[in-house]
Amino acid sequence: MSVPVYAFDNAIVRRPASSVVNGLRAVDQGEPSLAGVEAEHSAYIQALEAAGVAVEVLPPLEAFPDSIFVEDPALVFPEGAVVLRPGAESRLGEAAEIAPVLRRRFERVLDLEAGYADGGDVLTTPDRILIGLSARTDQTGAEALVAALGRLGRKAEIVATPAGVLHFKSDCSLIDGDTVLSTARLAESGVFDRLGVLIVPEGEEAAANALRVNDVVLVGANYPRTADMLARHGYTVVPLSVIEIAKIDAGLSCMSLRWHSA
Ligand code: CIR
Repeated sequence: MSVPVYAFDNAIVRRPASSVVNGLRAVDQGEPSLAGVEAEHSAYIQALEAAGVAVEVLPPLEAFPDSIFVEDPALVFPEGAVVLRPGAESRLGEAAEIAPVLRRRFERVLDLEAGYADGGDVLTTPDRILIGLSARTDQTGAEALVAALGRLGRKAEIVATPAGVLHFKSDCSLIDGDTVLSTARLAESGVFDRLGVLIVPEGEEAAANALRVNDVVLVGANYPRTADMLARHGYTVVPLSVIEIAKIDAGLSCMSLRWHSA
C-alpha cells in the first residue's frame, strides 16, 4: 500500500559549520548569528523527531558554508536517491559529500548526468514531480533529472520559477495530498492546475516554504498570519523560528532530506 508523499519515517540533516554565517546571500537581511542558526537547527531536528521521524545527523562541513541545506545536493524517495549537481559554484562539492551517505542508506543511488539542479527546485506531488527552472537549475540539468527520475519510475515535469525567487520551493510546499501552500506570484503562473492552492498572506511570502511531515505542518514562527490560516483550514501547525536561517536565504524544507523507508 502506498503512503502519502508527506509521510516520512527517516531524515538526514547536517549540523551547521561555523562557516554557515558566510553562506550565500542574495539580499542583505542582516548578519546571521551562528548561535541563532544552531538553535534553530536543533529545534528543527527536535520537531522532526516529535513528528515521528528518525533523524541521522551528519557532522558539519567547514569548507561548505551552505552544506546545512542538505535538500539541495540530493533527492530521496522510498525507491532510491539521486545525487544532484548544485548550481552555485561554492555548493557543487556538497554532492560528493552527501553521496557516500546516500549509498549507505539506499540500494539505488543515481547521479545527475549533466547540467545543474538543486533539490530546492523540486516539489514532489502525488502524481508527478515538478522541477522549477531557476538560477540554480538549468534546462540541461532539469532534463537530466527528468530522465533520472524516470529510471526510478517517477513522472516529472519542468516548470518555471518566478523571476527573483531563489528556488521553486522558496515559494511553495505541499501541505497535504492535494493542496499546495504557495505565494500568489507562483500560483498565478498556473503551475498547480491539478492541485488545490492556499495562498500565503501578502507580506509573508517566505512562509510558503513550510514543511508537511506526517500529521503536522512546520511553519516559520515569524509568519503568524500564515499559521492562523493553516490552523483555520484544520492543519496542525508547529511554529519554528527561521529568523536566522532566513538571513541565509533558507527556509524549512531545505534543512533535511526526508523519505519513507518501507
Ligand atoms: C544558498 O543560497 O544556496 C543558501 N544560502 C540557501 C539555500 C536554501 N535552500 C533552499 O531553499 N532549498
